[in-house]
Order: sequence, then C-alpha cells, then structure tokens
Amino acid sequence: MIDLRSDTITLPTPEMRKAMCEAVVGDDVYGEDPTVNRLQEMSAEIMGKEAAMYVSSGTMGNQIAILTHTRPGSEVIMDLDSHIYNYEAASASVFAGIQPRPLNGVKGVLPADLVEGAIRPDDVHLPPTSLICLENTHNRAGGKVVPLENMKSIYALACKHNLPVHLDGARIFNASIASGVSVKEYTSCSTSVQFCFSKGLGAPVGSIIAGPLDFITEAKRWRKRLGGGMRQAGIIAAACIVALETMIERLADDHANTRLLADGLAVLKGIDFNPAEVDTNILLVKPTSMSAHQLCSELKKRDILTGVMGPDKVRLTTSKEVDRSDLEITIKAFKEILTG
Ligand code: TLP
Repeated sequence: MIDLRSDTITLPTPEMRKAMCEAVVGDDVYGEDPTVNRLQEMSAEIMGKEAAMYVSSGTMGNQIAILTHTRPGSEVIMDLDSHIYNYEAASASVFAGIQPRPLNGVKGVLPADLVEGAIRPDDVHLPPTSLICLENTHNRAGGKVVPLENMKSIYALACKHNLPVHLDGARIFNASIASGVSVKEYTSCSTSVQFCFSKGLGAPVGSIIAGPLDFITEAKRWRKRLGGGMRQAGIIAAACIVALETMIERLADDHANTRLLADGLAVLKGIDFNPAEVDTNILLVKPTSMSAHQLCSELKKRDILTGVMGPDKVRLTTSKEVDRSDLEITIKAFKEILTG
C-alpha cells in the first residue's frame, strides 16, 4: 500500500524506539517525569514561550488552549475551514461552551480587516469575543503557509483589543521549513501555540501547547479535568525529543516530494488544481470527471490510499513513509484512471 491519507500514519524511527526503551520516567502528574520535563523545556525554548505542556493529541492541545483562554458564552473567531471548526467534533462548543465565529478566509488566510470587523462591541445583547484562532500550515487550504505579515497584523489588532491569539501550529515546522521564516517569528504572533509530534515529525503520540507561564499553569488544571494527566509519559515523550532533534529538517524532503507529485499530476486532464499553490506536504486535487469518492476508490483498487476532503476534493499527503518511486507509481495510476 502507498499511504497518502495523512502524515499522521508515520511510524517511529529505530532511534525513537531506542529512546522510548531507555527513557528515564516518573509520575508526570506530580511533574516528576524527567523526560517529559526535558521535552517541555525544549519545546518552550523552540516556541519562544515561557512554558510548555505535553498533551496526548493536537485536538486536546487546541481544546485546552480554548478552555484556558475563554469562558462559556463568549465567541471565538476562527476560519471557516480551520481544523478546530471542522475536525474537532464541536468540542469547543461542548466543553468550553463557546460560540464559534467562523470567518470566510481566503485559502487559509484571514484578512485582518475581516477579523477586526468580527470583534464584538461591548453590548449586553452580544457574546463577548474572547479569542482569535489561527492555523499554520493550513490543512484544508492544502498545507498552505499563512504569511507572517498576515499573522503580524492579526496579532497587532488582537493586542489592540486585548484579545489572546491561539495558533494551531500542528504543522508549524512545515511552515517554517517551507518559508524560511523561523518558528519563533510565527509564534511571536500568538499568545499560545499547539504543535504536533505525530505528523511529519514521525513520533507516535502527542502534542505540545506553549504559552505564558500562568496560561500553562491553568492549562494543566484543564488537562487534569479532561483526564489527560498522564503518568510515566516519558516513554512517549522520549520519541518526541528525538523528533525535535532529528526530524525537522527532513520535512523539506516531503515538500520536494509533494512538488514532484504536483508537477506530475498538473499535466493530466480530469483533475484540477493550481500547482503554484502547493507550499508544503499536502496536495488537494479536484477531480472533474468523477466524484472525490470515486477517484479515491479507483486509487485504492491500485493499492494507493488517499483522503476525501469534501465531495470534490481529494487530499494527498506526503510523509517519511512514501518515497519518490511511490509517487511515480501514483502519477501513473492517476493517468490510467483519468484516461480510462
Ligand atoms: N489533522 C488530521 C485530521 O484530523 C484531519 C489530518 O489527517 O490532517 N490541527 C490540525 C491543523 C490538524 O491537521 C490536526 C490533525 C489536528 C489539529 C489534530 O491533531 P490530532 O489528530 O493529534 O488530534
């Protein structure tokens, strides 16, 4: 099988497995797991934030950030196509009791004036705005790198209105590797950030949320409330340390592979996408002569797994589990399917 469904399918490297075997551990609910503590310190430093906390998933990281920043009955500004709005099972409404305020971004980018216009004035009839959420890279926009300038202008207006900004940076390292902009520059435009280890970085489990010390202190209480306090979590955190040490630079290979795939598919009739819009490891294509489901199932018959991202969108994601020859096979399969 060639698995292009997601970069979440990545398997731990031998070095990660060795580190997991040898990890020195303790009870992390007491703050006594040295491996978790080291991971959190490394992550806070890389993110340019005061403190960081290890959580079990990106979804938990985003949700704890929302719970910590907001209060029930308030409104959270986010992109209509964001992961938080689409793929977290409405948990921000269920747990935080917030009302999402989805805005129509342009390919993952929220124009700053649109965001500012959505901030509620102080009026007893209205839900007070409590948070702005951003996402970089942007998943449903096809792994798009959101420009630093856009983030800067949103952060500036958030500061003006005394609002926190949370960055869903599940793939923030992809954004940084692709653009040459440092992670710290991106995170300087947000109060808090969540990033994932279990995507292109290849570690088996976990995410980090990072932010100011008082935010992380409160976030720890939310993690506990949600049952996310883990005990000897150093076993899995050890793999995340290896990911930070060895797996960031290689994301460039995934980006080059997606470029190869995009160039190979761009010449084919029967699918539509703009190869110039491919920034990182995600490619979205729109089949024009069949549905997304049909295209996916034709590819599956040829042992190629892809993801459906809406009725007319198929997502192909590269990761360390696929190489150039897999992508050449994929291009050949598309040719067969589309030309009958
Ligand atoms: N994304 C998954 C699916 O949930 C769609 C994927 O295969 O891409 N933020 C962003 C931007 C994400 O893409 C994801 C996962 C998350 C948050 C949530 O991370 P997990 O899966 O660890 O909860």
